[in-house]
Amino acid sequence: MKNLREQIEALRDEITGFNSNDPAQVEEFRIKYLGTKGQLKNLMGELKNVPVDQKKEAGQLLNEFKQFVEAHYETLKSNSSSAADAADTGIDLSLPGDPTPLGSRHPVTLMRNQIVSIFQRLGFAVAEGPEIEDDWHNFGALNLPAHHPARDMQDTFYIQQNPDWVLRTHTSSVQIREMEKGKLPIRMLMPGRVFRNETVSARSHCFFHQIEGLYIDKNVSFADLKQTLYFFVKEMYGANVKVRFRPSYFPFTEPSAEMDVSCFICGGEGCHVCKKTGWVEILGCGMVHPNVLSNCGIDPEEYNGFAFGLGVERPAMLKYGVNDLRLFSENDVRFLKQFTAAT
Ligand code: 2NL
Repeated sequence: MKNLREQIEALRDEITGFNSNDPAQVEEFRIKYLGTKGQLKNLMGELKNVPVDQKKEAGQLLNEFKQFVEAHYETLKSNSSSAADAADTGIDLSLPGDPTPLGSRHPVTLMRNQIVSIFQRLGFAVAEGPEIEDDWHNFGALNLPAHHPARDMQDTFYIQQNPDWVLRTHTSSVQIREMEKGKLPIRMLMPGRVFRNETVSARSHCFFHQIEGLYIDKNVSFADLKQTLYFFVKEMYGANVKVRFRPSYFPFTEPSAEMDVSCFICGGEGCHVCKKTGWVEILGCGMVHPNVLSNCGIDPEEYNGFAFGLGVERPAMLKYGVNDLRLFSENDVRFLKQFTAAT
């Protein structure tokens, strides 16, 4: 028994001292210690010479040693195979990978999401539609008379192949499509890109983004319109902002109004954003014209509603301190990467 213990300890030292990455040497190790004629088998053979009263202890000792040799072999084997992989491919698998750059959201998207999420809390759903529209959905249904200046080639992009087609000048065309579906009531928001034939400069562009809202139900009042927009403004610019409505004119609403907020840059003191007036115009709105309802197959005696429209670029410029509209569409990565992926 003493002899057996000494043999085990001597072998353990030998094995602990053995290290190699070379698969051939690791295989030699296996044969030498774990093979059918290996050292471990030899030791196991000694068990029969151990006196009966010590057999149990000796058995435990041998078992523990066997596990030690096997564990050492497994370690050698896995080290040698990963060394072999690395040698095969010439690639260091332990090197960290190249980082994948995460994109960021476009500032117009950030602004649109912020506006949309406020109205979504009031139950407005989002609808989208085509950017190429026919004359009816972009103009006719909206009560724009045949000789309205907006229909002029000077202001609108017409599609050469078909004189009936235009690049939509507002997302009202999507609202017309929703009303034509005939599913009432409607409480929807229409965000999207719109096009106008304008010279591109820091302050004007031939395409930009707009969000329009539409609410159609029975007995909708101008007070409903005002409360909806008050909620929007307080969420967007804070509880202390002041609001004023000014009478206005749009062919598709009657009455029509424009809404101003007290300047959120200077707080009403007067600055270049509010042009020293203390007020900033943010949207146009009104009660949907009865002609527009009947153009879409809705009985204006039974249903009515309100609509509003606002641009996305201008509030985005003010929020993010962008001073040139062209930056929004040039897709210069140095510009785009300044905006976070959040919100
Ligand atoms: C503005 C003004 C407005 C609407 C858009 C609308 C749509 C339908 C019927 C009636 Cl289908 N109205 N939209 C109404 C009032 C104003 O936009 O200054 N937008 C940037």
